[in-house]
Amino acid sequence: MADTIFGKIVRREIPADIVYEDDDVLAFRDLNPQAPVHVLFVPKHAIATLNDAGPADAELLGKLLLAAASYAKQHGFEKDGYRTVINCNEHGGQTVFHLHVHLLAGRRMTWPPG
Ligand code: DGP
Repeated sequence: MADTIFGKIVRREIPADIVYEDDDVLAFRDLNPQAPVHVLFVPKHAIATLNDAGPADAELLGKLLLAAASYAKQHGFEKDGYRTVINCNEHGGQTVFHLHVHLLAGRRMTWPPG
């Protein structure tokens, strides 16, 4: 797959406000936050879109979601709640083609999303 801005962040070639890291996942604040807390959880091993994930990626996808939930709990959003989002391709609103989970918290979300 083509390299993206998130690949550059994972390789520390460009700066980001990194808030969490483990062997498989990097998380950093979104440059254009849509909520008081807006963090992106990306796999270090890039997958372009959710369409490109296969059975071999099942554990990695779980790790992304669990890392987002853990971050939300650690920062006090467990009870009030929060939203996780994976945008896929044009109609999904995906702009960076390195799969990522958005974690949005700190305000009441609306439904349906725009
Ligand atoms: P999506 O639309 O789901 O592909 O989300 C991409 C998000 O990435 C969007 O909310 C803005 C954010 N973003 C784009 N470029 C950068 C960047 O260089 N740094 C950071 N921290 N976030 C970025």
